[in-house]
Amino acid sequence: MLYILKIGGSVCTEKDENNLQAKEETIQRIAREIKQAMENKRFQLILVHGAGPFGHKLVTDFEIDNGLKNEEDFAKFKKVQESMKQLNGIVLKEFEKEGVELHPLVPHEVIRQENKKITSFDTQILGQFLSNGKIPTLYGDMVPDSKLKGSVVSGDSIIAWLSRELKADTVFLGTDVDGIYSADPKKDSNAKRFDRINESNWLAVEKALDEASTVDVTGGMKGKIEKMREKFKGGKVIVFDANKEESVFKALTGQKIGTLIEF
Ligand code: ATP
Ligand code: IP8
Repeated sequence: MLYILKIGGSVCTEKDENNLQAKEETIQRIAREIKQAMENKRFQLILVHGAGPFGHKLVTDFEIDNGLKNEEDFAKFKKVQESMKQLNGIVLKEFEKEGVELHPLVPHEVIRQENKKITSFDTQILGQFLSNGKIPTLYGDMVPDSKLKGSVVSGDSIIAWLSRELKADTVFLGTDVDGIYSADPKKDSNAKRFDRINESNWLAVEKALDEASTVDVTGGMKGKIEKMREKFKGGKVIVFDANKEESVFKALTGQKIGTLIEF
């Protein structure tokens, strides 16, 4: 059984405050919950984390979201990659403290894009890690792009690609809201949560999906769900609030949580 879990930037960093600061304690708690879940249930796991300000703030400030135009932009592109490697390093270290070993794959070494869309993804090493019982990890990054020279690949695009290619059983999207609502719950306190989403209510859901209100270049909840729908037809996706204690354990062990999407 293959699970893919995303820890959103709004979970592993101070995305709300737009600070380049990782939330170490939250990352450690998530590591503990993954460990507990793996002691309770057998599954293979790929862990992907988002960028928060380590990616979104830099790309926005550097104005390199629509392509690299000169040498200075290439230097900025490299800075974003370094910033994301730094965040990934923190994630690896905090997991290690809890006795969970992650095996990193550097997205800009294995992914190529054209016009912000993945065109190739070398998943060979990833497959080897999984078959050896290891947890491979990737993250949102900036990668070479055949049209734009360099572009952002979100953790969500990485997950959508992998879920289709590796035929994942379930994708868990851990973010800072406990599911998908009839409107962005951060903007509309009357928004109602969809407990289940499928073809019968998809039209209403599509209208409700919006971008993030934080600094974000990859489309917030709208971007996330549209990417999954495009690539993961027939798959199961759970959107939940990974900032809540026990949430990751509950999600991975099959307890009812968040919004369940069956496209
Ligand atoms: P990152 O992209 O940095 O990894 P993330 O994966 O945690 O972050 P975001 O891209 O910030 O997630 O998207 C989640 C945000 O989407 C929520 O904080 C919420 O404000 C917003 N959102 C927009 N529309 C909706 C909706 N209909 N239901 C729930 N959340 C919504
Ligand atoms: O946070 C974005 O990844 P995401 C990556 O998963 C960058 O959308 C570099 C902004």
